[in-house]
Amino acid sequence: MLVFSTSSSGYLRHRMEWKTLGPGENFLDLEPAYSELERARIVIVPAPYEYRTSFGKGTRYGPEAILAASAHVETYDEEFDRELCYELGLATLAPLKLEGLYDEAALAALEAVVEHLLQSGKFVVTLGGEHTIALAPIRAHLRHFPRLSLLQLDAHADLRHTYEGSAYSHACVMARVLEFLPPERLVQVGIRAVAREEMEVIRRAALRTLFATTLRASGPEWYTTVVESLGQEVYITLDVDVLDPAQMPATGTPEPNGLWYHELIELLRRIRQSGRRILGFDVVEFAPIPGLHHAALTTARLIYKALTLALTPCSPSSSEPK
Ligand SMILES: [Mn+2]
Repeated sequence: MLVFSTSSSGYLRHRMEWKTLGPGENFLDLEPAYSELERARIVIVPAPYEYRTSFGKGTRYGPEAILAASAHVETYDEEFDRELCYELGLATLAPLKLEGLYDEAALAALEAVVEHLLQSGKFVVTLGGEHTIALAPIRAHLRHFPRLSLLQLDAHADLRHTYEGSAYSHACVMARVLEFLPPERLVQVGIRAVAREEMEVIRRAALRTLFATTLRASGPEWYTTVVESLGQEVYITLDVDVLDPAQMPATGTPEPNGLWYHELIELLRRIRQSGRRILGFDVVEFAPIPGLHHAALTTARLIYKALTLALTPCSPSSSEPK
């Protein structure tokens, strides 16, 4: 167990004790030599927060199901001939205990953890939980990388000012983000269910929102459109409902006409090829369906592939696949 005392930044107001998970429990089922927090470049932070889900429930069980499925993900990546987890080390924190913490209190608890990890030079992946929880890693990353662009992969715009009486609903998370992020730095992709109120925000703020219908109508140029809308530094908030329900049924509010897995990966590949840097990401809204193994495995695989793409530098002179 690693014990962190109060940091100089003041973000850790309490003495915190973080446990990491060992083999059999951690992401990819890694031996301690590759999953110790101190040596790992990558840290998975399970944040099973669920308080205000509105339709299908179960995101609180998401991290656990993703970790269990990840034991069956191949650690070798044939595209890059790498085994990232052994080269860089990958630690998984024990799921954060967020019971009894709601809204800003839950966000503050997670933000303190992410803040500390970023200060230690880690690449952080947060596993939700409902989308609201992504506010914490987004804020922490923006503090560390003040110029970052935010790529939101989602079926929903999440731009309602409030929803069901709360400003902290998963349906409002991007409205909260726009209270501290300049609107031109938000790029939304895959959106296909919006309220009139949200459409007004999109128009008024001239948001870079790529609707699924537009994406389908535009052919493969959409990748370029998205990549060129992003700055050089990118944080990704990935709501698994961006994927088509045929591939990703295990989410609270599945919507038809979603992205396919290979399209999502191709977008990340294009971001890498453009020389832009992916600085961190979160994966939220996965709500496991018992017995439906493919959805959990798809999510685990997506995370590992995204890590490989984010952490394999793209150098023009290299012989790596372009
Ligand atoms: Mn969302």
